[in-house]
Amino acid sequence: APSIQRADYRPLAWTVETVDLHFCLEPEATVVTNRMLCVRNREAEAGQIRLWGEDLERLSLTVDGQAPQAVREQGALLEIDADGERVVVEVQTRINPKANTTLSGLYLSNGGFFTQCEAEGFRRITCFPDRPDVMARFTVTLEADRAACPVLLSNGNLVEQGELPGGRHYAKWEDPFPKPSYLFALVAADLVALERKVETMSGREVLLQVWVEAGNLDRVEHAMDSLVHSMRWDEETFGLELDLDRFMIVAVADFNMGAMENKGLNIFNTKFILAKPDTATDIDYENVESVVAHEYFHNWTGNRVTCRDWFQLTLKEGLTVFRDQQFSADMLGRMANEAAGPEGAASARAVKRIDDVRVLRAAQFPEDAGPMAHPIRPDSYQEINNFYTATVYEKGAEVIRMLHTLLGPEGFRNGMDLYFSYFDGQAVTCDDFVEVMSEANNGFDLDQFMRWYSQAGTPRVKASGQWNAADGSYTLTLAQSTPATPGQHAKLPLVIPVAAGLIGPDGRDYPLRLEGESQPGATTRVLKLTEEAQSFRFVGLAAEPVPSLLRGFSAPVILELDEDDARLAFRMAHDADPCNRWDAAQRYAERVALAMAADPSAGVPAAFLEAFRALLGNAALDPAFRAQALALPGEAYLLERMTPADPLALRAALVRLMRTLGASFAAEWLATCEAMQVPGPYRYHPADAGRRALANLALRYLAAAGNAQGLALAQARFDAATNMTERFGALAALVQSTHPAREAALAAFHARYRDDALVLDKWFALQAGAWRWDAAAVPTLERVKALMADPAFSLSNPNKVYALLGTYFRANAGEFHAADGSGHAFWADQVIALNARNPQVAARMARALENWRHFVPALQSSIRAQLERVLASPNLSPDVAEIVGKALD
Ligand code: BAL
Ligand code: ZN
Repeated sequence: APSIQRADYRPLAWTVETVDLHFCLEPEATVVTNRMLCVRNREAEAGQIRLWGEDLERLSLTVDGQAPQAVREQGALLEIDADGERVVVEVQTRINPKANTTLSGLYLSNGGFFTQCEAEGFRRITCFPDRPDVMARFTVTLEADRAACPVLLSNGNLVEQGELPGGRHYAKWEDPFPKPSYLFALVAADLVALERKVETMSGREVLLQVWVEAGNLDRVEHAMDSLVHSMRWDEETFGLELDLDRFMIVAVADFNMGAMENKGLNIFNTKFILAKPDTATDIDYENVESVVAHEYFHNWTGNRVTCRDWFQLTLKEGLTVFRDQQFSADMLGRMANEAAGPEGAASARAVKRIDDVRVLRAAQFPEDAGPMAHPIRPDSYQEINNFYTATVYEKGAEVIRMLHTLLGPEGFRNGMDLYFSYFDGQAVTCDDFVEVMSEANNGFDLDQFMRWYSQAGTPRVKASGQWNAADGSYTLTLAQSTPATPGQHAKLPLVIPVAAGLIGPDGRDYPLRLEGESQPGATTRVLKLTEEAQSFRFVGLAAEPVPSLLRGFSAPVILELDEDDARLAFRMAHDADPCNRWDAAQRYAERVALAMAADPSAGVPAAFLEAFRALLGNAALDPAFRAQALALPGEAYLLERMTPADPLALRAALVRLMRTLGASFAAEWLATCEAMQVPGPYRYHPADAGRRALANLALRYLAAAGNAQGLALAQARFDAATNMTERFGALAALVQSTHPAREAALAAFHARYRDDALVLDKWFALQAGAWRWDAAAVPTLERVKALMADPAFSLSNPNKVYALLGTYFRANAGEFHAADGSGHAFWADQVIALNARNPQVAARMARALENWRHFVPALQSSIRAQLERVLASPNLSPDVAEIVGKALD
């Protein structure tokens, strides 16, 4: 497939000033009438009007009311000759929402009409210059059957509504803000809203609505609270106010992504809106809060200032993820502060940071090490939908975080203020953003920093220290390198902020004094690594320190530090930085797990057990932190660290390791579970969530070890649970065991929630992710295949696909990579089936095998055969072709 190059960007010869859209909504034949005022772009070379259209039946096309002089059609592109400066182009098309299984453009879900336009879905609705640098003012009239679709929504303000003959009705919406077509949305469905009126910082009253199906109205309170909190936070933190009189959120059950920030009309996957204690876990509550915030924050970072072209996607996504991460940390910190003071707040913030780091390591590091590796601002793509990646989002957010670290909170805020003052209402680039950050900070030099936008691959930072007892100095040498990635062989040094501390023999941090300074200062310092190698000499130390580097995970790099087991255990016990304390535990566990994978007869070293026990038994530590530190590193991350990756050997090692940790500390786990009881009714609060997380982890270890008391406790907690976090935690423990009660519990869970689509997703995911704790048990694949025949499963619903197939392909490596290749053949079958239905979802599933060259040879040949089978299959979408093609390159 042809690839599109960033360097080829040219402004369009004609843009659009206003759009008048009329929708006559019918499930199988919707007629869209689109009247555009097209204006010549003085900043561009002369040329034709260019419109894109895909899967449209064109009924008519006129220019200033006449048949156009000349029209050229080339694939999706339509070029029209036009004279003068301003012309009215009117195009009428017919589309079939019911047949649209791609969930891009206009489609049906449960009888209602919904849209998804980012990145290029608008062209599946009408012909339009469907690029983000065309910002137009939209007026939209919707006409539909009143009984089937009593609610008619679009962007902006409702200006007119009324009845029509034949049981139909209409509504007219006007969006006062110019916007790119990817932010257009409409909803016509049978929904009800939770409403709230709030005042903005300037004293304007605005109407907030969360629209859901009537049966879900009892689970939208948390989303609404999250929206209000997001508004307040953006006002307080960035001085950014809601600019509309009404802000709407709509939840829909069939949705490719998590949510979409359409102007004034956010459309959400139900998964990130609906939450009540009986159906949602603490993690679900946290996710709802952060996704609601993310989409709301886009109103400024994405909508008011948008991207010039899709290569700049991280301009809005990296920045908005950073903003939602900061928001969540502030919210969690605030709640924890009320319960446990500043120390509790610091811990809650650190636990949130650890979560973010886990995601980055599990999803982004492997991406950056495989055939899809790309800079946060890619140079080329075949299908833009494939670039809504962990790199663009999560690594993009890390790049913004480093700017925040380098400039400080005030400098960063000044940069944001200047960004909006220059670029409000415009479509801009990542260079614009970084330049404005520099300008707002006295010309702070960010030239070298820009390499983060152009270089792919996870940088390595190798650290070594030299202790000089004679003069009490410690010289820390940091060296950086970035491995080659596809199309990028040579890499240049980056600007890497390395937050560093030095721990004394008593476990306390030394105040730091660099050579040349007169006074010792703070105990954590940000060292700026800009060269290939640099040394930093600390002086005035009483004894040899233990370095603690990359505190708070200050840069998205892999830190290579030669630490023996004793040092890791020391930092597990003493590192004052919670992220690094957690990281020390992860490193130690990784070392043990990989050693056990390499040698099937190896046991768990006694020193590791001791270090583990010390954390487990440290009741002074925040339970949420303990739950993080005592959980083993994820399988995906460990596979990435294993060369060559052998998923079966790793799984066998993890089973042994879990069993040993469960059995060795059975008494401690039982006591912990007991001590972590949360009294009273459910509330979403980090203090309670931490206790539940630790209790659930305890059950997991006990169940893995087959501990009879632990299994009985899991069963009792499952039966008595008053909220989903406890019920699901207990069920998850039972499922990850050989205990016969697992089947009864799964059946009871299913019976209780048989009509609840989102909870059934959990039920599917749990079974797809199940390990085999008993060699005689049936392979998980058999279970997955059987579950595909369950009436609640559907290949048409992305959430179901992600829950069942996605979990099996991406979160159960030890089963998926079965030596007989059955998992790989099944993968190819499903990717081919999904390709015909929904290319975006198919491409996501396709990515599960891209890092195959990293695997042991026996698996490589099995995977290669299936990749080739998919590539050779007929009617392959550009989405899947790009993924599989690059994997085989
Ligand atoms: N813009 C696509 C969904 C999101 O990142 O918010
Ligand atoms: Zn986003």
